[in-house]
Order: sequence, then structure tokens, then C-alpha cells
Amino acid sequence: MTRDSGRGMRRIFATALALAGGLLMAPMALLGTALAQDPAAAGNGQTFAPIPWGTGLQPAGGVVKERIHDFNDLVLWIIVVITIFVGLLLAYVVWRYRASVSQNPSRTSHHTYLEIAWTVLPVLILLVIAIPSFRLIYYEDRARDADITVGVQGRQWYWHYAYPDNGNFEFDSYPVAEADLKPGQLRNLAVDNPLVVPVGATVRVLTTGHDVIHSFFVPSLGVQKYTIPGRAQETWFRADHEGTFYGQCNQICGTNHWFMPIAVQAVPRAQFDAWVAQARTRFAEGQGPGWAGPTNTTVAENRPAGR
Ligand SMILES: [Cu+2]
Repeated sequence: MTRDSGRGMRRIFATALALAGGLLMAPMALLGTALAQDPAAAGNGQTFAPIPWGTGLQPAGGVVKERIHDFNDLVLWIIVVITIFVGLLLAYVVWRYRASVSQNPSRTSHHTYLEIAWTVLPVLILLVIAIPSFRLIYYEDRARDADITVGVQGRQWYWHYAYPDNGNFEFDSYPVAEADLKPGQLRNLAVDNPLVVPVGATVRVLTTGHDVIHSFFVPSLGVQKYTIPGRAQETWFRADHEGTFYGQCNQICGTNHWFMPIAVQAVPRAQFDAWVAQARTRFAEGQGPGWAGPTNTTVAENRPAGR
């Protein structure tokens, strides 16, 4: 072993340590989740929206998202521990069995106990992940005792909302074009008619598609459900803060898929009841085919001029 190759090994060793360090830092950085507060946003309460260069999950606006955060934290810490363990093991092996001190490497190729250990341990780790994972999936699945039901229908390219148990009215929710934005409205996220719900109420969401598959996705409420033509699907959310929760269609659905924002507004019960009272007359005329009746109506017929 020459002095040069010894120096080369040290350099490789240092690089490996630096890489392991970098791998550890990445998940740690994700722990610091930035708050998506936009003080300029219109309306009362908090605003839950994406922020520029945001990393990590959006802040929780309701109980479902809180449970998603908990599960995400659990998995993140498991990943951190595994990364530290594998990184240290790798660094040790690189150092301990470097060429200068390990001229005659062992030729052992099987070790029963070691092989049992590295099979059983990952299985146990997966079990630790699987149990809370399934619990969360079933928790998100459907509302046990819903306070209200809303119908959500994805359309090319806007949303159609229905309130079957609150006067049975329905309306369209269109994005606000950039040229029409009022001060405080968020670009590409503001809508003309938000989905209004009472704060703290368990909201059953029934989704269906009108033309193609869309997806009702509001990250801060922990809700994401496909809207599929000819099929009704169920999910739920509960907004635990007064405010506006923004989302977007996250199923590629055509030309204007990028411009299909969702705004959920959570207001106190009294304000919700007042909104229902005026919405019943305002939207009484009806707006095209009902949310539960998927048809093949073409896009052009349903869209106001200039959209
Ligand atoms: Cu869509």
C-alpha cells in the first residue's frame, strides 16, 4: 500500500461521511414546515394555501390532516434512524476493511443468524408502519356521524357543489382569472363561489365526475378523492379553524387542469345558516345538469363566454 493510495482512501472515507451527513440533514430540514399564512388574503380567519418554495406538508386545518402529520412524523423518524444506522455502518466498514489493513478479506458468504436478523427486522419495521397506516386509511375513509353532506362534482374545468341536506341547492365554482383578481385574492387559487361549511362540523363529501376523472384535493384538510363519471365516492373532512382552505384538482384532466382551484371556507354555524338562506334563492335557478347526474354534455356548452 503506497502513501498515495492511503490518502485516496482517507478522501473517500471523508466523502462517505459527508454524504451520510447530507442524507441525515435532508429529512431533518423537512421537519421545519413553514406556515402558509397570507395576511393579505381576503375573508376572515386563517388562510391555508401553498407558499412559494414551501417544503413539507401544509399546516393542518382539521383533524384528518393532524393524523396525517402524526403518521408522517412517525415514518420520518423511522427513516432518520435507519439512515443514521446504515450511514454509520457503511462508514465503519469502509474504515475497518480499508485495503491497507485488510489484505486477506474473509470469504464467509452465509451467516444464518445474520440473515434471519436482516429479514425479520425489516418485517417488524414494516409492521410498525403498517398498523397506524391502515388505521389512518380507515379513519379517512368515511364519516361516522356527518353533520352535513356536500356533493362535489369535477367538471372540465371548474367545480360544481351541491348541498342535498341544506335546501338542496347547487352551484358552480369558477376560478378567478388573473386579470379579475381583487386585492388579497390568491392568484390561481381564488374562486368566485367557495364551498362554504360550518367550522367544526363533520362534512361528508360525495364525489362524482361530470366528464372525465378529476380529483378533489385540499391538502390542509387532508382530503383527496377522485371524482369519477358514473360513480359516487365518499370521503370526509372537518375544518377546525375558521378560514379558507385552498386546493386544486390533482388529476390530469385536460387543457385547463392547472386552473381548477378549490376554495373551502369554514365559517361559524350562524354565518353558515345565513349563507345557506341566501344561497338557496341565489342558486335556485339551477346551473345545468345536477351533480349526481353524469352526462356527456360537451365542455363548450357549459362554460360562460371567455372562460
Ligand atoms: Cu380536473
